Amino acid sequence: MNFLVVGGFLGSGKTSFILRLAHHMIDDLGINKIVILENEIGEIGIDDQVLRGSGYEVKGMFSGCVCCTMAGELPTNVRTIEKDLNPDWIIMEATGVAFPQAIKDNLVNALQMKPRAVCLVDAQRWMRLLRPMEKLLPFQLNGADVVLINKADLVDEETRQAVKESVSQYSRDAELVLCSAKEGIDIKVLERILGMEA
Ligand SMILES: Nc1nc2c(ncn2[C@@H]2O[C@H](COP(=O)(O)OP(=O)(O)OP(=O)(O)O)[C@@H](O)[C@H]2O)c(=O)[nH]1
Ligand SMILES: [Mg+2]
Repeated sequence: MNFLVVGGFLGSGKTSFILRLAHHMIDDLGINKIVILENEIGEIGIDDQVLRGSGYEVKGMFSGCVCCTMAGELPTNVRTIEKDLNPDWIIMEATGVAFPQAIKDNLVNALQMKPRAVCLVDAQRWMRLLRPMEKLLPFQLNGADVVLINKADLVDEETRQAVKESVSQYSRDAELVLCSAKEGIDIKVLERILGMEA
């Protein structure tokens, strides 16, 4: 069973991204047993959309932060999901303040899994958030295999490059990709996020 943590700031596009990704997995990659774990504070309710009855299970289970207060419950919940549903993938939308590396470590240590992580940032708000969030940023980005600089459709080319340069200061290991979850995300990028690139 594979696991993907989707981290990133409040309103950065996590749910929109998951919808795109899940469609691609089902339509193009033939992966059809996917469980999506949702944070409960989202603007877009994922289970109200396309998901019901098409191979997805959506569960909202975390009323606290899954990397700290709920950390003990994550492995237990994952085991239960494996037993009851045995999906190919679990995709977990973390809350906007979660630390992906802590979630990954938890799954590695408790369940010997090899989780993947993607983190989204909002290209339009990055520069504004930089100052107030500076201490938190490295933790929020740490552990991501890919950082998606989302909402690229809302900013000009100069801003895109400036944000990319700035994000790279906080996330040295991850691959950085500009994208728009609204307009569509390159399938190759989605496959790299899943660790499925050829
Ligand atoms: N223009 C534009 N809007 C986007 C994009 N991605 C998401 N949005 C919009 O941004 C808002 C927040 O998107 P969500 O997908 O709910 O973001 P989220 O990170 O899941 O939000 P929370 O769960 O509340 O933290 C919604 O109104 C989306 O339609 C994008 O690439 N471009
Ligand atoms: Mg959301």
